[in-house]
Amino acid sequence: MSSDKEPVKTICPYCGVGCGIQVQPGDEPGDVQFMPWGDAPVNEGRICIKGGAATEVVDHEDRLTDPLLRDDDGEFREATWDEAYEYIIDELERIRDEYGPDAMGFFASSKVMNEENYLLQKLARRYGTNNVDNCTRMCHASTVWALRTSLGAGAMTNSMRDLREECDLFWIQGANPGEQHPIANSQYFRQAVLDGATVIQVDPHANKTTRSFQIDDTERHQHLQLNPGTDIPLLNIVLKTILEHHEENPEDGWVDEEFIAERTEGFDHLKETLADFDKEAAAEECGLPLEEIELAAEKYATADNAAIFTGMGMSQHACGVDNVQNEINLALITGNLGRAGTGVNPLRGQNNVQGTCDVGAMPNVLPGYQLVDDDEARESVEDVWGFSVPDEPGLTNVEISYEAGDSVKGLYVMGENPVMSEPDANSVADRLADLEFMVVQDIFMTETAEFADVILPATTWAERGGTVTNTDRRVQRMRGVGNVHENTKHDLEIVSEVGKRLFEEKVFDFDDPEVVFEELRQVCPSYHGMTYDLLGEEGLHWPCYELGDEGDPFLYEEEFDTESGLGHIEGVEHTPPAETPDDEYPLILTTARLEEHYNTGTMSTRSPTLNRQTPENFVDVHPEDAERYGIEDGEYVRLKSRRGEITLEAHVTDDTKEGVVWTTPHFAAASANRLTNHVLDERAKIPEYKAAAAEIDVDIEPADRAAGDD
Ligand SMILES: Nc1nc2c(c(=O)[nH]1)N[C@H]1C(S)=C(S)[C@@H](COP(=O)(O)OP(=O)(O)OC[C@H]3O[C@@H](n4cnc5c(=O)[nH]c(N)nc54)[C@H](O)[C@@H]3O)O[C@H]1N2
Ligand SMILES: Nc1nc2c(c(=O)[nH]1)N[C@H]1C(S)=C(S)[C@@H](COP(=O)(O)OP(=O)(O)OC[C@H]3O[C@@H](n4cnc5c(=O)[nH]c(N)nc54)[C@H](O)[C@@H]3O)O[C@H]1N2
Ligand code: SF4
Ligand SMILES: [Mo]
Repeated sequence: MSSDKEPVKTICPYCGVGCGIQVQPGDEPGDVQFMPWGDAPVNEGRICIKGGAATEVVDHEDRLTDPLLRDDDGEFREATWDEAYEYIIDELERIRDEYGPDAMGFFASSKVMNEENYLLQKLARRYGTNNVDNCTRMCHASTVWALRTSLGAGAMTNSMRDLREECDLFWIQGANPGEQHPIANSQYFRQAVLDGATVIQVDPHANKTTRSFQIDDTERHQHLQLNPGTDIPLLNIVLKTILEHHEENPEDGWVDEEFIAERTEGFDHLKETLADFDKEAAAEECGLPLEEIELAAEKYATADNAAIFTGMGMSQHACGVDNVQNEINLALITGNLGRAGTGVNPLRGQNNVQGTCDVGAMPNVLPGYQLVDDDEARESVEDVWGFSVPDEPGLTNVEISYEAGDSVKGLYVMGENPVMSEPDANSVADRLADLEFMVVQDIFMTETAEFADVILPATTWAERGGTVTNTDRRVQRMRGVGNVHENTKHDLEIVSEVGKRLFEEKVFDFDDPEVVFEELRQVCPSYHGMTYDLLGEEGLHWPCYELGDEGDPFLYEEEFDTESGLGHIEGVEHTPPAETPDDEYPLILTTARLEEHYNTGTMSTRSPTLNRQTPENFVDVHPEDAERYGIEDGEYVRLKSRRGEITLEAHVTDDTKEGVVWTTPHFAAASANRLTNHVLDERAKIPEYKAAAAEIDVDIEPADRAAGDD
């Protein structure tokens, strides 16, 4: 492709690492090619397989190109934008008149820009409801809850750069950065490990993170392959081991007494919780030798700077908040917070999940995490917006889906695919079918859009500009090369047009993301010191309260951002997963991701490069289990839970643990969420994707093998 057009500098649309890439436009609108961006701030030109393949789906033949309306006979037909908008406005008005504003739900998208999500949550609130949420609910909602409550901010405490430079021990629990955050892993963490840092990985499944750290000095690498859902007993063993050692050898300094005294509260509660805790019994529950866990505890406690990395294996449990609280406990009692190279670090998932939360697309908070039920905070936002906001938190996205057809009558989905991504997906599909009205705004026809009344074709990431916020709170600008398809529109334009037609013109009169960002700055304190000019090519880390603030690479140097300024320690007790194995369903099913695929697969399964290696779903089965069931490697089996069944290929491998089967959520034809359990963490409302009881059928009809789902 030769072109005299200039490439644009933008950000990779896949994961939250926030790598800079360039898009080279060609002579025709769909001609877009990836180019490295040599001095991009996060990745300095390096890229993983997804970043390099990102442009492959921009001009894919499956792109939605025109608005679609469902006809009386149930079929979709092409419509004009005007028709589509009028239909949406009529339905939004009807639903509000008939049932009140809380009968609508709004799903924002961690795949779109801050400005667009800001406008969508503003639209929901102007409509009169706080029923607005995004995929963080299924992702790090529990992490954010625990971090916010106990430390102050729902984000990584440290940044990739200070971790790379100062961290001596990487404690990676329920996260697989080798595949899900490849550039963070290869360019930052692995470099530190090559320089001598230790790695402890806590995960029931071996993966590329495990393999990427198979360094010469194996003493430095430990993989604790625990049973899914036993992270609390495991961390309680770690905590008790550290406390016991300190009691006898205070001079070793395993516990940081000064830090506990000056900067924390709740230490006694932790000690009480652990007083009668039986380490032997707990190790058995974890399925690990006690000494292995004790050795890991020693390594953590004796490292100069130890950092915890926490992912979906911790957050996606009914005890997700408690899981993360126990990691916070470990960091606080050892003084591993408020310094470079330490902390509790959730690697955020989607390219803009951090930003989508920052701009207030959640049912309980406004921009900048200001609580909707905090009168002063809410009023400060209302002053800028010029309308009032309901003062009660709304429903989460998983709750909205479960209320669909009951209290929720209508749904506006911008860039989410709940029929694939939410737990117990068969029921989700049934419920969405009961809605009176649903609009889906996406780049492809999704499993969710199949249930819509109106489908709006959005442009992709490569076609437009705006800002996104990466996992270490760096706000960066994206830049687009213009529309590939004439009749598609940017999410920003669509949402502001709906707002303008529904309400007062001026409240939604935006045609430029920078103007939206200027308003966002007024209501989001941690973004107040940022402008498009100041973001430049490097971006800025939040918090950035005033113009000229450089942002903080790590948080809480002096004090925590809690009301008392102290870090909150709180002992937690084990809650087993809601479903544990029994005679009927004797296996534990857990689900997680692959490097080359992405979430519900709408983009990655359409990308030739990404789809090449693994074009369909599979389930990892341990050799002992395979022998018991008589399963050959490569054979198709039926995987079942109390909620559904899928047919897929069995991989016999000791990557997984005996009794544990492991599969992925990426493929529609054998969708793991037909099996997962709709049970939520009480506080954060995150589903338990990481543990359900399951069974395998081996004798299946050959015809079922290709069919996938039942
Ligand atoms: N390639 C790729 N990258 C992605 C994504 C993708 O789909 N593909 N998605 C993005 C998104 S949205 C997110 S949120 C992040 C997620 O990134 P991660 O947090 O790494 O997510 P997962 O791979 O779902 O789960 C992490 C690990 O948890 C383990 N696990 C399962 N059950 C348990 C348990 O009970 N305890 C413990 N300790 N571990 C357990 C799994 O085996 C897995 O290795 O990745 C982002 N990056
Ligand atoms: N079993 C199981 N289920 C899981 C998980 C798990 O570990 N196990 N993980 C959970 C997690 S962490 C997450 S984050 C969720 C993800 O759940 P979802 O957010 O529902 O899944 P995605 O596939 O990321 O959906 C993003 C949608 O946005 C669309 N899109 C992309 N770009 C644009 C754009 O520019 N504009 C618009 N309007 N649309 C766009 C895509 O085509 C896609 O349909 O899944 C959850 N589900
Ligand atoms: S690490 Fe994440 S942001 Fe970087 S290139 Fe890969 S998918 Fe994109
Ligand atoms: Mo996620």
